[in-house]
Amino acid sequence: MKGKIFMYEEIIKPFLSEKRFKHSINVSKSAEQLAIKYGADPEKAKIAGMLHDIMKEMTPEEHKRLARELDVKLDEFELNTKKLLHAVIGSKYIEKVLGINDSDILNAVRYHTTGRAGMSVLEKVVFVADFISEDRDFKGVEELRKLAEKGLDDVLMAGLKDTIKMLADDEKPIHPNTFNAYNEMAFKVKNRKSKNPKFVLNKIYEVLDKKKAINVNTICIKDVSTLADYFIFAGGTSTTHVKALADEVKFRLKEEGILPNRKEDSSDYWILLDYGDVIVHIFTEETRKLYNLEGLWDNTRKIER
Ligand code: DGI
Ligand code: FE
Ligand code: FE
Repeated sequence: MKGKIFMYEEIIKPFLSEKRFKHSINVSKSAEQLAIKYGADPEKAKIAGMLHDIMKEMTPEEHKRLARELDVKLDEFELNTKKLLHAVIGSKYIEKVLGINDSDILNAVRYHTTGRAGMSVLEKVVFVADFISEDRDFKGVEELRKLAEKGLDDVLMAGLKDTIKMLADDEKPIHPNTFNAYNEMAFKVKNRKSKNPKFVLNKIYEVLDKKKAINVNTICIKDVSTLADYFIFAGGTSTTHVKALADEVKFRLKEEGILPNRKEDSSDYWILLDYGDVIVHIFTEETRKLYNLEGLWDNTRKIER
């Protein structure tokens, strides 16, 4: 296998400038490391990384010729977007000329620029390795490298987001595969966040603190109630303050893709927001004292944050 990667290194050399050649070696290395970390085949990752940009430096004429000779089917976008051709043609080239028949490697090369929905771990690994390889020095690359330590989907999402932002800023067309990959991740991230009560709790604290809520208390009722895991109680100085607190909580959580469960049953004096595992009560201090909800619960249930 060692010999094989050396062979591929020799194969790409004549196609590439010194800089692009080094990039390919770096991507191969990062892809191998990511594959080990995230459970893709490291040998396949090395090969896909080495070969991913093999067709990057062909002229548009050469791309056209190769597309014809290799019978590459290009979609509308690919036909009109120079930057996308090298991935599609590269994948066909390594299949038909180099005889690589592993579909995971072929797809990792094929989708390394746009991504797509339903990417395999190997595809993600190569996509991400291309972003964070040693030779990359764009603004924010360090952030991406840190994210790559945390989670493959996290760094993939960040990469897709950057790509979409950059292309939109330049008013360039964006391939549907890029959006499909992004949307898939967006739903995943949303579900993950909203299913994590600690994430929701912390977001709510952040808002309540910023807007100067009075006495923010949380009790944990996980083991005694199926209603929720946590109740948060917070006070406002007036009905206006109560409304402002509730509006801001709703607004900030919505930004995270998290919406309250049902239309809340609320008054000017007492607003209830139901986030599933976390239920928030915001009242004026008078109302809070009057109903003394917190008093119903044993003090040991109170949680520190
Ligand atoms: O080949 P590399 O430079 O190593 O990296 P790459 O294959 O990811 O290509 C990055 C370039 O491709 C970058 O200039 C942005 C562009 N690109 C990526 N996705 C799209 C795209 N351009 C268009 N127009 N549409 C896309 O969906
Ligand atoms: Fe590329
Ligand atoms: Fe690349």
